[in-house]
Amino acid sequence: MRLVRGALRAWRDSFDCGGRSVAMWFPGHMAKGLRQMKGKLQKVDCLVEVHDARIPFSGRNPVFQEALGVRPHLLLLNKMDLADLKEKSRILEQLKQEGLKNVIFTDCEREENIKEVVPLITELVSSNQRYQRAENVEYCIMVIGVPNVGKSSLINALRRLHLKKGKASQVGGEPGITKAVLTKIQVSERPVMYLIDTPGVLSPRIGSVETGLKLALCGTIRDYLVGEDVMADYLLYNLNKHQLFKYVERYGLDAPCDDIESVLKRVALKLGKTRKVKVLTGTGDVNVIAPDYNAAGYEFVRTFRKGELGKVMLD
Ligand SMILES: Nc1nc2c(ncn2[C@@H]2O[C@H](COP(=O)(O)OP(=O)(O)OP(=O)(O)O)[C@@H](O)[C@H]2O)c(=O)[nH]1
Ligand SMILES: [Mg+2]
Repeated sequence: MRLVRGALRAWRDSFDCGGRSVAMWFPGHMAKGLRQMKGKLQKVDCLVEVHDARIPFSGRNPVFQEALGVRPHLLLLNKMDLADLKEKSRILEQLKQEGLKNVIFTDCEREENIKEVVPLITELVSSNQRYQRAENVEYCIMVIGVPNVGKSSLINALRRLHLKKGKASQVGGEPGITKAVLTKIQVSERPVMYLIDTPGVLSPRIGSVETGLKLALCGTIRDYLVGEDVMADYLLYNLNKHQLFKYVERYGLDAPCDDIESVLKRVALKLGKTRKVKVLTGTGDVNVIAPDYNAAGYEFVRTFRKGELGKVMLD
């Protein structure tokens, strides 16, 4: 019998979090942001929640539902360009069972499905019994979500699309760019619609270490809260589980491998992330080249976040 290379390999089918815990991250600007959001709520017709399409079920903040939940609610699963959406209908069905009927997958960078947003909001608001709206009234929408999922990018994409206008809200690759509830920003002329950008707010308690790891891989919580080493290992576990083996060729490995230390060693050598280390021997000091595992782990995760190791579904 011919054995296919790699077919005999056993991938981990669950991830051992090894008794770790996730450090809490609920900085002052999040608590303050949530207070400011509640303060503005009275004028808000609809909530648009933005979340990462790679984790449609994990890490959404339950506090939003409790604190802000009375308005019509649209969920945008953004960064669809980075997500494996083969099982899109299962995801939509499961979300529906959780009470979320209005869901759109979006890509704010390439404006994928962005044109569906304003018409759906308009429909949701006008069909809502709460509002006895006169014609030609302005729409005021609050954009909410955990950090770094693309809330500010959504506002900029809508302005580009409908108003041909430039950036109004600052965007950045790290969580915590928007720090205060901003004034309303116009995104559409017909109907006249304003969006309020808000700071990303995490749940004060992250449910499990694995949820923390997913959030961290997607860049929504700071890396140090879970640790780069375990993030890199969790990434490797996911890549193998989903048979995403682009990393093998990229880093010059012979075959897929489930051992993070061996993989990071290759990453370090390939990218020159090495350090000179002095070793004391019986005959004197010698300098040896040692892989910088931390730097390699960081590179591995960063490459994944750019989508260069393949599209994933972490839930
Ligand atoms: N690949 C990809 N990247 C995106 C998309 N939308 C936004 N980004 C990037 O994600 C990062 C975060 O975007 P922001 O718009 O600043 O996110 P935010 O939710 O406002 O973040 P905070 O203000 O920190 O809460 C930026 O680097 C964006 O360029 C998308 O659809 N696809
Ligand atoms: Mg922002």
